[in-house]
Amino acid sequence: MSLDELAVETCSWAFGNSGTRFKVFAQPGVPRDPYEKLADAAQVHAYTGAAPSVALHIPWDRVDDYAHLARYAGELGLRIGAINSNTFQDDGYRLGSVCHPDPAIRRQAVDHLLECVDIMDATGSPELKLWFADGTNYPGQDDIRARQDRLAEALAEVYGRLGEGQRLLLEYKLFEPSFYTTDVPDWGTAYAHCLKLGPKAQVVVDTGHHAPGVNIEFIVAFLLREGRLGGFDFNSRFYADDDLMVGAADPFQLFRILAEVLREPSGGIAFMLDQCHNIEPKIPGQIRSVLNVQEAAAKVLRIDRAALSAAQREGDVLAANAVLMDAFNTDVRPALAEFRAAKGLDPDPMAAYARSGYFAKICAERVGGAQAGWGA
Ligand code: PSV
Ligand code: MN
Repeated sequence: MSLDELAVETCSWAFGNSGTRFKVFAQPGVPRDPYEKLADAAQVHAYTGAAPSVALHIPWDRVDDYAHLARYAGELGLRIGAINSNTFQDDGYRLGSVCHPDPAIRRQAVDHLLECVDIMDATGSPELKLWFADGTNYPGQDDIRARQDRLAEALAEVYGRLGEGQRLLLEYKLFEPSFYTTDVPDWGTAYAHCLKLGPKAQVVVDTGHHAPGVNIEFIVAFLLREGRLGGFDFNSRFYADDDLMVGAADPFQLFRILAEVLREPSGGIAFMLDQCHNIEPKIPGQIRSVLNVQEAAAKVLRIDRAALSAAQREGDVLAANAVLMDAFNTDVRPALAEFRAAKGLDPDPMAAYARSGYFAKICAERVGGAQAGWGA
């Protein structure tokens, strides 16, 4: 794969206000509707040339006419990426959604997921991304096995509704908001459900959703080998699911993960930024994130695979490690600047955006109305 083919999907919620459960800090110029979010996402693509699609989150991005929204995306040079479902913000979901003990709540949750597939049809989105907040907080609270049965039943119904060229991506997360059991806590659980469902079901790996010390590149290698790596939610974490900018906390981990992913043509793997920008400005936060992925990918593409294989075959541990480290330690920034210039882009996307005056424009224009925010 070449750098030209690397596409990183931005997420609509990155452009709205966000924060922690302690405080959401509002920022000026923040979008008030999905159309304004797309306009901001188009800026990220305009300056990086590498962010051509935008993930939506339903209901945060609900509109009356999804085909119209998709056409607007097209006018901006974008397309609609994964549709992220939300089965965690209704009052009914206190004890779960698709795994809830009450069949009426499960019905509500599945209906929402089916609505998301309708939105895929209307927008041309190829992926339904499912993450469930389901789980329990106390031993004995619910039947762990029965919850798996309910999950399987819900997934099967949604899977059956998928059309040609549509995929279901199942995301796992170790904990939160549940703290005792989580119904899809790890890649093994997600993989087992996907296997039962069929080939259109694949696993999403979100960098932030693991216990400290988990070797994510191993998970990626395993799922790729099985043809079940459907997508990646990029972000960084220092402790838990922090959703900070990808490559900020541990650029070496990002490099190691991409070293596995980019071994073969990465077609079919959705690279998405799943991040919120709580204290940093949003559009530059997304631009920087795309650049971080590009930089790590450029290093990975410098791995001398032939030398690596030879060292591995010979059992030369130090030589093999040196091949990887040589690539990681290469300063690819000058080459990336040339790469951008050759594509007619500014070699320094961060500076070009800062100079553009777009931020001042949206601050002046987006006055009144309700700012979009995580959870709204
Ligand atoms: C859950 O933590 C998650 O990572 C899922 O990808 C959601 O779609 C996203 O965050 C926003 O809630
Ligand atoms: Mn995610």
